[in-house]
This record gives sequence, C-alpha cells and structure tokens, in this order.
Amino acid sequence: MPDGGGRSVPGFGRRLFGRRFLAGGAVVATGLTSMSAAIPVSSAAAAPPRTAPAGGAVRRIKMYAEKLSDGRMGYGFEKGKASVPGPLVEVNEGDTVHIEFENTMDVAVSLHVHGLDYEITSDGTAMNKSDVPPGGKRTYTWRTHTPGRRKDGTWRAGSAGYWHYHDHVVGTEHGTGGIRKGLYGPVIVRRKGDILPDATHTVVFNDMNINNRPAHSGPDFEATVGDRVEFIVITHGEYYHTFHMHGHRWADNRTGMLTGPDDPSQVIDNKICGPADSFGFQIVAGEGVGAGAWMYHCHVQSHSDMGMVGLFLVKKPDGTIPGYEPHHPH
Ligand SMILES: [Cu+2]
Repeated sequence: MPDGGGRSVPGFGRRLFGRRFLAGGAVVATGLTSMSAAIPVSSAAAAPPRTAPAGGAVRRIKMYAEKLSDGRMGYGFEKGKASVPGPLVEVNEGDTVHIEFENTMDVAVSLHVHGLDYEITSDGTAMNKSDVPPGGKRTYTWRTHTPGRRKDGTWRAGSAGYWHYHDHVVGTEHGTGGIRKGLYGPVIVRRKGDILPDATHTVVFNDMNINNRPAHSGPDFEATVGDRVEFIVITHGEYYHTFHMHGHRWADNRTGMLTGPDDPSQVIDNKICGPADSFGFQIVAGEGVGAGAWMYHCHVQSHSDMGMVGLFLVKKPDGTIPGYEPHHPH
C-alpha cells in the first residue's frame, strides 16, 4: 500500500529517500517567480526537510514471532529475519494497519500495542483469547486517528507519538518472559506536517541491558554531521532509567522539536524513562559541536558503570571521527 511518503511497508524504504537524495535537487526560491530564478545550492543545509503526509491509508503487513538461535525471541516482518528490537512500524495519523501475525515458536505469543486504537480482539492477551498458539496465525488491527473536538466540546488527542509493541503472553499473563527475551519493538505515528528524519534508531532499556545486548557492547549508531537523526527510547523490565545523550539536546514534547520561538517546551539532554514508557526526538548530528564519538547512556551511575552505554558515532563528511579509535569489546 504505497502512501505519500513513498513507502510500501511501514518502516521499510523510507531511508532510500534520505537527505542525500534530496540534496541533488535542492533549490531555494528567491521570490522572483516570473523569472526562473531558483538558485541551485551546493549545501544540503538549505533543503527543506520532508514532512509526513496526511494519513488515511489502509495497510496490510506481515509479522512473525520467532526464536533466535541464541535463546532470544524476536519479531520480524519476514520469516527468518526477526530482530531485537523488532522492526519499526511507522504510520501516519488516520492510517489503519492489519497485521497478519504468525507464531513460528513452540509457545503461545501475542502482539500488544501501546498508544494506538484497537478493539478487544486485537488486545493481545490470553484473558480475551487474542493470543496466538504455537504455529498459529491471527490478524491484529491497529487504527489511528487525528485530533479533534468531541461533541461535548472537549479536545480529543490524536494518535501521533512515539509508541511501542510487545508480547503479553510468554512466561506470564503479562508477557514478562517474552519481553525479557526480546519480544518488543517501536511504533511511530506521525502527524501530517511532522518533519521526517534521515534515519531512526531504537534504544530499549530492558532490565539492565540495551536492546538485549551484552553489557558494554553498544549498540552504536552512525551518522554524518548534519544528518537529521531520530531516536525512539523505550524502557522494559524491572528498573527506571534515565536516557542521556552527549553533545545534543531536544525538546521535551511530542516530537522532541520546538515548533517555534514561543514553544514553551523544556529543552533537555536527559530524561527519565520507566517500564513501558517511551519517547522520541530528532537531533541534527553534530550541530554546533561537530563530529565525534558521542556517548549515550543511562545516567543512573551504577547502570552506566554496568554497561548501559553506547555510542552515537558522528562522522565528518570525509568519514573520519576525531579522537575515536574503535576498541570496544564487540
Ligand atoms: Cu538505568
């Protein structure tokens, strides 16, 4: 189901249309429209960012729950390609997603989403039989809506936000075992006009690890100075964490970006995130600070000491990172 953003499957393909794609055709209008007075610019900095289109599409995607060879469990859009975290499901407000879900594991599993609209049959819990037995299939339907005024005059929030999905069945009736083993993933619902990033990265604080990786082993994320990079941060498990990014700041609001000079949102570089919380933001890599191996980490001191840390590797245009020698025990 293609949409205005050129995607055929949520979370797939958008990166093909990144900043570099736009840079070649970048022009600035001068106001002298009667003459063909558009001036080519050599820098990508002048290219206006792409924005999210209006929603309303009906999409159909496949999702698989699988056991990975190392004992983890993951979700994936394709059979045999499950990952931890699961793949990004990205939609626009007003979209509906039908997820043809298949359980390839030998235990019952489910798909439970936060933030979106779903009927009880798509709740993803055993108590209403919306879980999926071993080898079984089920279609989950997630809907989203734009904001608007109710008949009683009160304001109804739209679905736009940084959300997430997870299992609600494995181990306990809350999916505690499934989440612990990696059955979780990000969801982004965009509002028409939201600025689109060049890349999106997911950071999940899960108990005392990040993305179910061993301590002190990332994940690391790469960018080039000037890239518009989006992070979605999710917490699962037993502990509260604080997400801190070196050298970059964001606004503590829905998008992580100020809407203008009068936006009262607080600008921060550190945010608490408890179990099942999620938030996201966009930053311009190296803006005002340049290239570097910028740390991100949980700022609970014992947690960072125990390895809840990774790197935001911001490269110069020539590909180098000043002062950085890869020496992590990856
Ligand atoms: Cu922590």
